[in-house]
Amino acid sequence: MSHFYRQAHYTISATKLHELPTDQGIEVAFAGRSNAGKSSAINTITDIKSLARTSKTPGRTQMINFFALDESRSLVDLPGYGYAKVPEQVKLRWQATLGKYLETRRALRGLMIMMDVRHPLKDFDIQMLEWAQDANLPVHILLTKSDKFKSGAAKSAQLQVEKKLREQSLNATVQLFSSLKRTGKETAIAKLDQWFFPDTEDDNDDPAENDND
Ligand SMILES: Nc1nc2c(ncn2[C@@H]2O[C@H](COP(=O)(O)OP(=O)(O)OP(=O)(O)O)[C@@H](O)[C@H]2O)c(=O)[nH]1
Ligand SMILES: [Mg+2]
Repeated sequence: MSHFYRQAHYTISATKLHELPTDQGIEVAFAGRSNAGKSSAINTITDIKSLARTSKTPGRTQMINFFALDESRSLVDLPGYGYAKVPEQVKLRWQATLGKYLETRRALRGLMIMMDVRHPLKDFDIQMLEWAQDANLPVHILLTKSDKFKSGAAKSAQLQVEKKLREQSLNATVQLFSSLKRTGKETAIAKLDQWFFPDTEDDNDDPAENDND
């Protein structure tokens, strides 16, 4: 349903949890280390070039930005974690906010975690995975910038990540993704569809479509 994501439009930004819009409908958040390619992935998935601001300077996204897809569904672009130049105090405060958001936000139905394919599963990525697991929140990992590797090396990086997740009993699905080459987009959208349209069957036996009288 890739056309659905083209409807995305910016609605609101928040810096603190109490500024978030009403906790209703369905949202899927995009998280990851600073510079991992979160905003780029949102732009690739929605096919809207400058929907979410991207930057060569890590730490570009400093607010929680909401992009509505329809009246009850939104994509949420989260500020990156782990940016070295942010003072420790600010980093810790943001990490606590993130943890609380994952734990308490009822509208949140899925978490996309972006990790640079060259540097996956850093400490705070693991922390995010653990929080999500504690909150029963499903996670899908996009190994971003896969264009930086030849396809064999990218695939083996993916297998490595899957192996480490198994070893640590962390549940998440994993795929390669490149905003530059626009690869992996359909797989990412299929996962978003599962979260945004949980009642829709894949096998197309919706009676409304069997229009035979
Ligand atoms: N080669 C390559 N570069 C990418 C890709 N995706 C993003 N980038 C680059 O990586 C940098 C960071 O991308 P962003 O999308 O702004 O990353 P972010 O995770 O939103 O960063 P913050 O908001 O700062 O946390 C930019 O220079 C992008 O052009 C990709 O698929 N391939
Ligand atoms: Mg960003």
